[in-house]
Amino acid sequence: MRFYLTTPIYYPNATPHIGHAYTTAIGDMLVRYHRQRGEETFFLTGIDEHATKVWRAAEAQGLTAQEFADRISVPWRELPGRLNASNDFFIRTSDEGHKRFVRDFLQRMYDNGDIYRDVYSGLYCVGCEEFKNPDELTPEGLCPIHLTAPEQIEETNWFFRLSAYQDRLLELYDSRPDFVRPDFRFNEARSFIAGGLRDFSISRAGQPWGIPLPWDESQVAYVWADALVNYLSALTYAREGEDLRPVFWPVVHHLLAKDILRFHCVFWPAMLLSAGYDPPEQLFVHGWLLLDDRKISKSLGNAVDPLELIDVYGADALRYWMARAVSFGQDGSASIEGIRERYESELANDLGNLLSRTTAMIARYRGGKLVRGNGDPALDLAALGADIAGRLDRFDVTGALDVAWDGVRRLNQYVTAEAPWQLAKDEANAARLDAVLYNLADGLTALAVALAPFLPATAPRILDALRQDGDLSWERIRNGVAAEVDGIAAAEPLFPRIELPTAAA
Ligand code: ME8
Repeated sequence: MRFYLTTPIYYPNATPHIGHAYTTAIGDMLVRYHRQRGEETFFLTGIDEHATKVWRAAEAQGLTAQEFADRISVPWRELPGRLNASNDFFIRTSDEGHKRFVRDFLQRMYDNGDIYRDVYSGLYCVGCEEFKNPDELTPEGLCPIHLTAPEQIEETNWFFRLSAYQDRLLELYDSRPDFVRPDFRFNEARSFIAGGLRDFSISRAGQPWGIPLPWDESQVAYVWADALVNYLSALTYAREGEDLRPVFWPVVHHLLAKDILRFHCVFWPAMLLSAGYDPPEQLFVHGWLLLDDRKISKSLGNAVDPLELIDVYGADALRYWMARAVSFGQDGSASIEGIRERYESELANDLGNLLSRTTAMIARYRGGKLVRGNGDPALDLAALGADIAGRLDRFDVTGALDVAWDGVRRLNQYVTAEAPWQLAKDEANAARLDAVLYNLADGLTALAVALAPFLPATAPRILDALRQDGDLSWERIRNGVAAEVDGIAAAEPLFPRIELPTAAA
């Protein structure tokens, strides 16, 4: 079994905001889960440098586009690691390996007779890096996403015969009902195709920043015709001397937000067919994380720096909030203050205190020794693991974490109901006390494995505090997984109190 997951490659015209961190963090949860299932995984993220807006941002600072991209790539490259994301490669579209591959890819489309020269006259939104039809604008003539007026351009450039792919795309959609998820996004993409496809320009004249077309070096590839190809190009040079295409193509899952659905669900599969490649296995289109009901973006003035939040709360708390604050897949409004609330009441209280109490009681009542008791388990852990797995297989990240957290809460109810501190008062209850303490440690061990995709730094700390094996294999989510051990001491708080006010406030 193999699982290759991509995030969009982000525009580095400014530093990352939490919207970008969102897709990368959630993607990492999915990849970690598949890795825990023993699958061979590859996780790709990176930046999309050849955008007009990057070129303009460089000009505004008096830098060449490449100098600007090199500088701004630093915080972008830092982001996945700071989020505890386990990407296998970080692609920059200015990488030589990418540029070479894009030229070859576009040449294949050209050789296939799918590219022709024409005049483009119309509107272009630099925020979207997209040609716009007048009927896509607000009544005032603005881009509905960026609320800015698109620019009028007229250029002779190269067009891709997308219209010729309408039937093949419809066949693809009709033969693979889970090609795009969730369903309503599938329907949106399919009806766009069924409504008739217009050819689109794949090159830009008059912009020196980009990848020159192999058959016409006076033009550069349109930023989307360059960027989408990253999902394939990376496989050819991410590991030196290896071509990973036979391993990971087409078992690829693309993760993206709804604003770039057409490029991914319509243009990209057609480009692949034209160049002689299989379309991806699946695309998952999520909604927008809204702050105060608005999309997060620098131009709207509500960008929040994810690195600052990580400095205050740690990556696991930020990941936890992202997975839980809004239902993954849907649009949802969240407030940054929610991180603090969830940190205190859920991470520190529900989970952190459960571990502290469990380890403290084992240390105090049993001298740190965990003995296997034979009482009824507190939870059916294998069923819990299967439920979480089923949800993660369907990209229901929020539902999966809800189920795992329900397990945490049920263990808390179990402690309250069993009251081990009462049992400890009477030696006659010794066997019962052993069983309860074991069930708590056992439940926490299995839950640590189940929570590892979401809380990758915290899970090993739980296992370590309980002196359990650090193996995160998914099948360890079952009753009786905890080994009999000695030397358990009262654990340090997993999520210590934070005295600082929120950095984002
Ligand atoms: O579109 N909520 O780059 P981009 C959820 N370079 N996700 C969000 C978000 C939000 N508020 N804001 C950003 C591009 N994202 C192109 C992609 S791919 C070949 C080229 C995430 O910098 C989400 O994944 O505008 C969205 O699709 C992506 O960032 C857009 O990043």
